[in-house]
Amino acid sequence: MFENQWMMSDQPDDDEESSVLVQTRPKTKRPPLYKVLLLNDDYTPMEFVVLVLERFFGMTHAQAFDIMLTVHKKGVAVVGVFSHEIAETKVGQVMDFARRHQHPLQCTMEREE
Ligand code: TYC
Repeated sequence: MFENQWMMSDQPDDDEESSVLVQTRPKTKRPPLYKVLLLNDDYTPMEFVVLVLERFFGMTHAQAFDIMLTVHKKGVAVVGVFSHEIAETKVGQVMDFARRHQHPLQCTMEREE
């Protein structure tokens, strides 16, 4: 059977292309970000914390000293915001470095709102 002028359509079929294949409301959800937190303790030397912030978070000495003092005084500070994978790597690097130097320094990550 041949298609006639009523049967053939060059318009998108409503229940297929327009509603399924074509995303009319584009999803813009981005992957979540994670805050990396440094926690205060009574034993880790201040200079060691400054070194950690310089080495793993690319801070200048002045920035690192500032953030270290914030953690020392307030108990905790966000030292960076990263993708899940990068945050995990940073936490691992800090925890490993602290353990190897036998300091009790704690670093954790937390999903950003
Ligand atoms: N409170 C430590 C001290 O007095 C210094 C310190 C700062 C430790 C920041 C941990 O995340 C930290 N030696």
